[in-house]
Amino acid sequence: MAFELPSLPYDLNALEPYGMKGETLEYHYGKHHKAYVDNLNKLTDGTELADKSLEEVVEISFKDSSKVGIFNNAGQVWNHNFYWQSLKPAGGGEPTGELAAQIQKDFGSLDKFKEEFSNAAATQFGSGWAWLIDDGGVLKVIKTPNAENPLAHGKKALLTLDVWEHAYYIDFRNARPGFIKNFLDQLINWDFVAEQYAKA
Ligand code: MN3
Repeated sequence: MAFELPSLPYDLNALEPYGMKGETLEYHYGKHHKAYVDNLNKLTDGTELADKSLEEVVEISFKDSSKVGIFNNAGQVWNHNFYWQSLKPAGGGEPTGELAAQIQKDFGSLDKFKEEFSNAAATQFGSGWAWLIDDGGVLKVIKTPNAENPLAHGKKALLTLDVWEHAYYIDFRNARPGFIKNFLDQLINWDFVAEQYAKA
């Protein structure tokens, strides 16, 4: 099969001390994310998309209304691949170096960035994602519904947070704001954000 479920960059239980139970990852990664990969393989098997990269499938299917089912699964696979890397055990803290300076420049302060990101994550109605993106050299916070992502719009993603209920229901029940605050305080992987920022 062309598309694979990547390994998690940490153990299933590694985020437990930081507010995300192994049970959350067991379901969110092991069942939800895996189902998107399985569906994408079913939908592209034997088609010209089966040999494309995941990024290419996202871009091609987003522009073709006859491929919305493929986009919904390809987008979700890409988003979740990106999401797991946006987290790490004992994350949080502050960015450093050029990334920190760029956040200061574009948002005014790290706290202002956090406020804007939290607001986007809290106000995405229903299912979707909050993102930090690099839009031609300017950092911006955006939110997207369902499987949509910056890649589909030709933008560079730096960070994402999944705000679907399945992302937080086991840990925070219906309290999305608590989940968002915990992400920023204890889980956000600034090293990963800096790596994305440094990419051309
Ligand atoms: Mn999800």
